[in-house]
Amino acid sequence: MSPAMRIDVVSIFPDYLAGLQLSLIGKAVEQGLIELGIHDLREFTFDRHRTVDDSPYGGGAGMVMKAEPWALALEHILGADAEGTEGTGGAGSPPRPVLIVPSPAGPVFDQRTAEELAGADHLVFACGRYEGIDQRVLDWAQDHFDLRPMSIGDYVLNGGEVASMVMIEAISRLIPGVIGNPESLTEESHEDGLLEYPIYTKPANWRGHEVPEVLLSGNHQAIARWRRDRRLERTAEVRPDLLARLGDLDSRDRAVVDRFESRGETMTE
Ligand code: 6GU
Repeated sequence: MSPAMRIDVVSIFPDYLAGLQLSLIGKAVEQGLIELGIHDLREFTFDRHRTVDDSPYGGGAGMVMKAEPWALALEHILGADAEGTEGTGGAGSPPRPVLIVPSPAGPVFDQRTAEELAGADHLVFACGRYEGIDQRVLDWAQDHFDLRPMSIGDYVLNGGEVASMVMIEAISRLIPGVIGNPESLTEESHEDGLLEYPIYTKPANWRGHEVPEVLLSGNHQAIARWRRDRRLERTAEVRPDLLARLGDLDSRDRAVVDRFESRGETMTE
């Protein structure tokens, strides 16, 4: 078995991350597939008020997270790493941990990013609040981590906690063994750049609505073709940007998309 992936999360709201102990990820932690560490940033402050923020130099609205608590928290995590590799005997230095800093100013996290990060040994999530973290910590962190600012989409959240949970869920379900049936990973939206086909279960007639007949036919080739057509149509309808990224479709696929697109035109004319 491959060694567990280590995931550390630093936040001033560690309780927010408690949800990670539930469900599939919680099970993966119990099974030792993931080692999860949740750290309270305030544990790395030493004043009476456990201060983590201050006003921005240069003025402006909001508060900025102070550098020192973050550096101490990240050093604590790096220190635990170093302990783990003591005495392993010079097989070269281990890869640097990936430091993911959730921020609406980062590149957008997508399924490809999830796949890439699922191969890492150690992910660290630095959940900022307020207007963000003092830039000098991020500059300093470049010497110790593979620094990855990441947005989860074009909207603004109050802090990085929910964004981190989104990314952790998307990444950890790709770690071998976390999902019981790995086939379900290859048959889902975004896996190959297309959205998923519609799905149905019993009864075959529900309140007068029939299941598409081909799905009851037992003709696996016809079913596969029907499903691909629905994926192409659905993607052309709601995510034409994804279709454009796919590059050249074969002529059969192209015909389905063209038919869909010309139907749309005649409807709006
Ligand atoms: Cl990753 N963080 C925050 N605070 N806001 C966001 C985001 C991340 N992604 C989109 N909005």
